[in-house]
Amino acid sequence: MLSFILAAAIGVLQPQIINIQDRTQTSLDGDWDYLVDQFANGYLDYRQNPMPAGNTFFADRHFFTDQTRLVEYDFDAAEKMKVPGDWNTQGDKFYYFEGTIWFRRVFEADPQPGKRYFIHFGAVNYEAVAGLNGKILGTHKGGFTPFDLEVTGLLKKGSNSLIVRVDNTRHPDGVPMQNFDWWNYGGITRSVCLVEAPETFVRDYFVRLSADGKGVEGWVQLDGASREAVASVEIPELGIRTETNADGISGKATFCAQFKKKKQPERWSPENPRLYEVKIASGEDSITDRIGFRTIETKGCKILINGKETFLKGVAIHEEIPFAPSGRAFSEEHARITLGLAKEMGCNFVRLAHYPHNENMVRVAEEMGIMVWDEIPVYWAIDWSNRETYENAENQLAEMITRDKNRANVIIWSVSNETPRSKARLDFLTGLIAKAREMDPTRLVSSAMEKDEPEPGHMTVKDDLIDYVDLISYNQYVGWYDGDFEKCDRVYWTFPVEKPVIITEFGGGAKFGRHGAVTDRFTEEYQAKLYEKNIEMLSRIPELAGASPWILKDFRSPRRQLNGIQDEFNRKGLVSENGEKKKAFFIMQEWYSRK
Ligand code: GCB
Repeated sequence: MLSFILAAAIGVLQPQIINIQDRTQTSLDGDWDYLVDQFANGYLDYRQNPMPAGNTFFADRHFFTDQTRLVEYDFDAAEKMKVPGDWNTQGDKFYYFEGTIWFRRVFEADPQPGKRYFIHFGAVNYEAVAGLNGKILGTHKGGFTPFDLEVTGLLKKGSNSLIVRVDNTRHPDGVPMQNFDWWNYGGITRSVCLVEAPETFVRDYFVRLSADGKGVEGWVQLDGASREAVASVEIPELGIRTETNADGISGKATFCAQFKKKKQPERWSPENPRLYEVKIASGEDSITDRIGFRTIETKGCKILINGKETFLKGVAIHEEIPFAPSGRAFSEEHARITLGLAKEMGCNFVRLAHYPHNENMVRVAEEMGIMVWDEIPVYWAIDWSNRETYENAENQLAEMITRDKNRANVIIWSVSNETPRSKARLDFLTGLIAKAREMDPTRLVSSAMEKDEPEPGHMTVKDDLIDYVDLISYNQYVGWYDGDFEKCDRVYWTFPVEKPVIITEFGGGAKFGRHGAVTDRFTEEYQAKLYEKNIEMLSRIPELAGASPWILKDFRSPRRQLNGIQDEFNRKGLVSENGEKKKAFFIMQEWYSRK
């Protein structure tokens, strides 16, 4: 019975509100009160720990103002932590912490009649349950995508108490599951804000070049009672203004408009990352975005951007703060520094591994002319036959596409990384691919697959997934996990289908400043040689259309236990965690300068 009541109390998540940057909002970032709750004590946890309703931490009781009642917690007396921020780097005692921490933010509000209010979370890793003024608002799973919870009617004039239970425990049926090669940073890792919107507002939109390239097309999704209201899309610089009624049922208004002969848009490209101001409005609501127009397609083994063959000069990146003491990155400044390094290396492309990075990364990259591979954390083993796991993965994919679909630089949606082959896995991943194509027919869809060596020296990719994706994109570690770097000279690559080949990972480890013989692992010399040999090997692949070496910067990983060298860092970075460039950085830079 209790479980039934709780399930009913935890609301269903509402669809995401996009372009939060341009909304009327109040930031809730800053110092939040927190309580560590290793035994899930503060929660009505029906699975193991039913508690009297009044004692749940969501009630935000105060012991210190009324000591006649027994209450065994009080946020007023709690310590504080920064939001956004992972907890692992906010105090030594949290470095390895996995479990539940409760956060509280008290804030002032002045809700106006006729307005709706939402709490927007950029991301919380991994599971969040949020409550406002004692009422549970909803729950969200998945550590890297945004979500919004409506608080209209609950938000009070004056002081409000927002409480979030955050749990970063890894689960066998989670996405990702228990084993992965990065730090499981917990916490409210991205910004939080209170958003104000009119009764009926523009929740979502997709504005893109039309299929024939002669105009713009897309849709505007309204949320509210006026489901047949007029929605307008305006691009002043291109002299475009359309008005259409939403369909009256779903609240969606579709539009298309031709460019005028004399007002053709400049296409967005890495060389000319041109964006146009686009105004989307309906009734009282009006928001502005900056949107670029380009095409992306494949032709045989080529990738064409605006019809022009383009080699993806990439690098893979984890979402960690540049530079030490690392931690989960979140800010525009972090994005500028990290992407600046990629640019310095000569990149026009980044693989944002292995999960959706914060929106600053995507937007700053768009402005800098850097194309993006966007990915969800379907990584290594996943509970492929579990329906709930599938739904979780699909939801993370949908949230990523919803957030980033108006970004011209995002060219590839990736559904997985290095997943062991099986029938159940193929069903799972083809489901995700279909979902990505249904939500966005304009981009490429792929996956980081794995290589095969059917006979010594013959390298290929044998994966049924290859027929469903647009690219032969795969990770290979010849010279590191797979033989020494001389092996690069001895192998040749063939592929079963004609599609562009992208090496989504290659590389090897080196500790910055560690020098030695070229044959000694973890020296800068070995890593540099490995890069030289890999580049020679890759240059012999005629189908090669791009690469993203693993990885731009050393990153924390609990799997890397070689003391004195790794010290819990994956050392495959081209740059150390402190920003020092290793020899291999310059080898990549030289290669890209020739491409
Ligand atoms: C891989 C994984 C990546 C790891 C990398 C490594 O194949 O995709 O997440 O970090 O290898 O360093 O072993």
